Amino acid sequence: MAKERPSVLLFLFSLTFLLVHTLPYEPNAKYIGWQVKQVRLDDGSPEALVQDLYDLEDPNLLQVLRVSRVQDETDCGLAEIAVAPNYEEEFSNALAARGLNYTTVIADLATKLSMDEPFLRRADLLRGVATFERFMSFEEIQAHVEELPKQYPGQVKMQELDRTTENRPIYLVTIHSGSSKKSPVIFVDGGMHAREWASPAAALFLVGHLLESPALTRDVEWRIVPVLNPDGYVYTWTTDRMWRKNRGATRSLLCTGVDINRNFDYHWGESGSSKQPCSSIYQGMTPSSEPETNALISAVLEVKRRVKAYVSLHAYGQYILYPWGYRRTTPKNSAELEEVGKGMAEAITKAQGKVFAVGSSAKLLYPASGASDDWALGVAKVPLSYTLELRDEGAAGFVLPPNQIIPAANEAWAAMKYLGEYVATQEARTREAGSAAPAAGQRDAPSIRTAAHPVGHDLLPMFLDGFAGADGVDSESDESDSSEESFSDEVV
Ligand code: 0X9
Ligand code: ZN
Repeated sequence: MAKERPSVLLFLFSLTFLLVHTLPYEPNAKYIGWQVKQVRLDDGSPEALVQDLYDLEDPNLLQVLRVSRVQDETDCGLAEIAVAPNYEEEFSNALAARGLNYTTVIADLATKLSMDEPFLRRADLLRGVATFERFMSFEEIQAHVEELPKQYPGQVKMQELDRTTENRPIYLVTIHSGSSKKSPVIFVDGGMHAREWASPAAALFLVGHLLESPALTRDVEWRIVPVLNPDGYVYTWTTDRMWRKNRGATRSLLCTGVDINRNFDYHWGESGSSKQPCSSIYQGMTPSSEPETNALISAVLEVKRRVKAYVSLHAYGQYILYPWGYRRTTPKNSAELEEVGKGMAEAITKAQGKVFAVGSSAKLLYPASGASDDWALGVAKVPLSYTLELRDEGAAGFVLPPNQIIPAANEAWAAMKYLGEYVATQEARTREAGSAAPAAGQRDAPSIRTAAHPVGHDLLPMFLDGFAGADGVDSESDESDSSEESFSDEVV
C-alpha cells in the first residue's frame, strides 16, 4: 500500500494539471458550444433589422458582437451574432421570420476565445511597471498609473475623477511639459467598452510615449483616461470575456449594465441604441445616468475652453470616425474633420502599413446615438472629435493576440502624434494671427490662409472666431474651466 502512495499522488497531480489546462478559462467558459453567425443585411434599410437584433439580445442566449458595413458595390450590412447552443432554433426561426440568411463563422466561441489564456495567467510584473507583451489586468494598470507621478515628478498629474458602481477609481492622467496655462488640450479616453482590450493598452502606450516626447507635450496638454470602464474591464477578466457595458444596475433584475457609449446627452436614445436593459447597447434610464459618463463629461467640461480635440479609443475595425453618429449628416466642420482624420490615417499607414477608413460614423458604419464623440462636438464644442477603432478588421476581433498589442498601440500613437502636431501648429498660428490681429470686436476680418497648413485645408477661421458649433448651435460659454489655473501650477 505504502508503495502505491506516490503513484496516487502523481495521478491526482496529473488530474489537477489536466483540469486546469483543459477546462476553459472562467470568462470564456460560458461560450462553450456558442456559435458565431454572420447575417447579411442586404435589405434596403437594415437599420430596423439591426435594431430588432439588438433588442432580442440576452447575455445568456444571444449577443450581437458587431455590425459593420461591406465597403463594396453591394454596400450591405453584416451582423455578427453569438448564439448559445440552446437558442439555435429560436434564432433561426427569428431570422427566417425576418427573411434573413446566415452562415456560421465560428463553430465554438470558447475555443476561439481560449487562444489568449496562457498569457493572462502570467503574473511576472513588478508593481507599477507596464508591459505591452500581454494585456494588463486592471490591478496592474491601476498600480502603473498610481506610480506615474513618482516616476515622472512634475511631468505628470494623476487624478481620480470618480468611483464606479463597484467602487473602482476612474483615473485621469495629465501630461504637460510647457509652462503656459493656456495650452490647448487633447482629451483621450480608453477602455469605454469592456471587451476592447486593445484600447486601454493603446491609451497607456500613449501615456508612456508622451512622457518620453517633451516636444509633443510642451505646447499641448494631454488629458488621458486610460480605463473609463474599470468594472466592465475586470468583468471581462473574471466572468465574461465578451462583456461590453459597465456593471451598473438597471430596472431589470436579470440584466446589468449600461452601454456608456449610448448614455451621453446628445440626441440620447435615438437610432442605434436600445431601451432593453438586456441589450449590449442599452442606453440607460436617463442620459448621463452612469458614473463613467459623468466622469468623462466633467473632465472635459473642466477644460472646455481649451479642448481642441477629443479621441475615444475603441476596437475593432480600423476606422477613424467622426460625427455625426446619431444621423447620416455631417457637422459644419466636416471638411476639417475629414482632412485631419485622413492625416491621422496616413500617419498610421506610414508607421505600420495598415489602412484605416476615415468617415462619419453613421455613414461609414451605422447610426448610433448617445455616443461620446457626438457629445464632445455637439455639447462640449470640441471641434476635432473622433472615435478611433483600432486593429484588426475582424480576424482576431476583440481577442487580439498579445503580439499585436504593440503594433495596435503604435497605430494609435502615430495618429495621436499627428493630431498633437496639428493642434500645436494651429495654436501657434492662432497666436501669431492674434498678436497681429485687429482688436476684439473687429474679428470678422477675412480669414488668413496659409500654405504651410499641415493638411492643406484652412482651419484658421474656426480657431480665430471661436467654434460656432455644429448645426448652428451657439459657441461655448466661458463659464467652465474654473479649476485649471491651480492645476497648471502643479504640473510644471
Ligand atoms: O458603436 C460604438 O459605440 C462604436 N463602435 S464599437 O464597435 N467600439 O462599439 C462606434 C461609435 C461611433 N460613434 C458614434 N456612433 N457616434
Ligand atoms: Zn467600443
